[in-house]
Amino acid sequence: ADLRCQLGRLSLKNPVMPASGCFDWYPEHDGPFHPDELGAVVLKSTTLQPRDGNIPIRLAETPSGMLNAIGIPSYGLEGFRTILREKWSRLKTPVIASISAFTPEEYAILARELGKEPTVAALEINLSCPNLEHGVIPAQDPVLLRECVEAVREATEAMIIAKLSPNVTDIVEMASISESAGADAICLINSIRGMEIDIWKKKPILGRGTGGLSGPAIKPIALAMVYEVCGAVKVPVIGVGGISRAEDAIAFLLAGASAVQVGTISFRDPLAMRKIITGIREYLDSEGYTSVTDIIGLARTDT
Ligand code: RRO
Repeated sequence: ADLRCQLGRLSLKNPVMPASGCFDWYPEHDGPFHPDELGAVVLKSTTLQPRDGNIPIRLAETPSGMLNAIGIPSYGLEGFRTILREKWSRLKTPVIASISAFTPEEYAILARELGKEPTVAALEINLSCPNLEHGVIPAQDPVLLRECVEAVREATEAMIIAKLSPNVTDIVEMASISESAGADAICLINSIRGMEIDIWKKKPILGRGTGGLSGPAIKPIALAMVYEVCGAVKVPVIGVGGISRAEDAIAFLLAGASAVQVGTISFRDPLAMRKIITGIREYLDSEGYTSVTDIIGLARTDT
C-alpha cells in the first residue's frame, strides 16, 4: 500500500515521525537506521537563549512509564541555527523545528528567524513543556495560548503546528483556540504531569520534583484526546502519546490523526519507528487498502 500522505501543505512519504526530544542523528555514526526513512524529523525544542536544563536526576524509569524533567537544554537560537545548517540540511525528508519560549515575543523571534531557514519545513510550537522553571505553560492558559500562537502567526508564513498539553480540563477548547489563532496543524499530547518518590531517600526521584510521564501508559489518554480534537477542528492533527507498535499508530490514524509521532519506545528500541512504518503497510495490505489516507478517521462514530 501507498504510505504517502499530506499534513496540510507538507507532503510526507509516510505518516510516522519522531516526537520532539526523542530522536537525534549523527552522520558520522551512520547506523542501520537513516532518518530519511521517516515521514519527517522533529527536532528537540530550542529556546532563544542557551540553557543547561534542569538539575539531575532528570530522567527515570518507573513501572508505569518514563518520567522526565529535562528542562530543555538548548544551544540557543544561534547555536541551533548552526546545527540546522551543518547537520539537518543534509536530510531529504522534511525537518520540523520545535521552538519553546517564555513570552509571546520570544516565540515570535524564534519563529521569524527559523521560519526563514530553508531546512525548516514546518515549525512545531511547543506550548506545553511541563518542566520549565517559571511554571506558566501557554497550552494551559487560554489567554496566553492565543497570544503565543497569534504572535507566531504574525511572525512567519511557515507552517505552524501547535503542540498542546494533556494537563488541561478542556483539550478541545485549547485546540480550537490554537486553530482560530492561526495554527496550521495541532499536535497532541505532550507528557502527563507526574511524580515518583524514592521511599528510602524519602524524596522525589526527579531533581525537579514533578516531571512528565510518557510511554504506553499514556496511550489511551492521548487517543481519547486526539479523537475528541479531530472531531472539533478542521486543521490536520498529529497524534502522539505512548505509540510503541504499529497497532498504536493505526489506532491514532483511525481516530482521525493525519500523522503520528513516536517517542519513548525509541529509547528502548531505536528501530521502533521503522517497525511501525512496516507494520502500518502490512495492516493496509492485509485489510485491502491501497493508501494510508483511506483509513484516516474510519473509527469515528460522528461522520
Ligand atoms: O525538555 C523537557 O523537559 C521536556 C519538554 Br521541552 C517537553 O515538551 N516535554 C517533556 O516531557 N519534556
